Amino acid sequence: MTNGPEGLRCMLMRGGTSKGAYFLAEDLPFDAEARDALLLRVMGSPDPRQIDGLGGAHPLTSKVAVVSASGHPDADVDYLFLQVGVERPEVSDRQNCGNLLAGVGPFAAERGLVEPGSGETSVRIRMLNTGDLATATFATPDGRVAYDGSAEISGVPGTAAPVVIGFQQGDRPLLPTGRARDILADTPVTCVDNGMPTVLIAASALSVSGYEEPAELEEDQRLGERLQEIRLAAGPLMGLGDVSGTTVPKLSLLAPPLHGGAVMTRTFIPVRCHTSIGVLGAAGVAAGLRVPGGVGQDVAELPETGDRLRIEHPTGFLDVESAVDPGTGDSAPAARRTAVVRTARKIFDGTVFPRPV
Ligand code: NQM
Repeated sequence: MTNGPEGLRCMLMRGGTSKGAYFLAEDLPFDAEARDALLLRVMGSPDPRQIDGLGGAHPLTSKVAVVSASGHPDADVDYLFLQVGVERPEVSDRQNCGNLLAGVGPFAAERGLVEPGSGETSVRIRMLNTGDLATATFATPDGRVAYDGSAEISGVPGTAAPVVIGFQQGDRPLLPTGRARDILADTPVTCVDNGMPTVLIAASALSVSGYEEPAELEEDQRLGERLQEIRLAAGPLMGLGDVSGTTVPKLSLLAPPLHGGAVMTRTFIPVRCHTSIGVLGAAGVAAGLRVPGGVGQDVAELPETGDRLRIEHPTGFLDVESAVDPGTGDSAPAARRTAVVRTARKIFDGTVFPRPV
């Protein structure tokens, strides 16, 4: 524990298209309630502008990663993701975040939790929110993390060093309702969980094109009500119970691709509309498109060969390597392979001073 009397050791990082505060677990209170109360003060919540803290006034920039050495035989480090409410005094561990995941390997190397290789380093990560495992591989020339590089990801200006992430899905079913298609609130949907519970819906079924700007969709009150109705019906069917106060499941509206990809998306997380798409959200869309009989098959244009699916979103695209075993009469469809390329960057490393109580 290296915290001073008032400050906490903290690294601010961009992970993929999101940004968050990264902590070693040992630098935060062990007690979850005390930890969450402290994180609200660190991020400046509740406040729509988060003016008195690190948060960026949007769910995508109000995120925390807590990292520690892992006791799991197949993992080097444990990563707990916490979504910090912007306008509400809430901290939730009910969802994972594949974007902040991109920074976990580099952060673990920076903090000495793993020994960087000379050339590249692979870190095996257990994601505590779901129990799933991932392996992140990134460049460490001379035994130090390199952030500069030539990888480009849509939604982030410039280029940076790639972080290649491969996922191993745990034991949860890819189709949590047991069906490729359900009708919820009079709307055909496909409920998937390839790391992030997500409800896939054809945009046309909700009388939108799926090409609108996120802000325009957020202003559409009728659409918001339909989405909430679908979400509340999906929660119990997906084994999530009452989801009125939770950030999962997400909802992804699907439309035919505009730029040569497999599908165009607008994703609600779940109230704000994502300016791009989450990593695990995209992994769910990709796997869902491959499910025979799923709603994605009505709108997507799937390549004839190869695992790569280009998921288009409001600010570009996210390529997902996605293979799904389609299942037989006796076995359900299951994700066989999921991998993505992301980038991450250390923005600052220092001491954060939480707002006083
Ligand atoms: O789906 C936003 C993000 C995310 C989550 C959200 C994410 C993921 O873009 O893996 O990364 O869905 O709340 O950071």
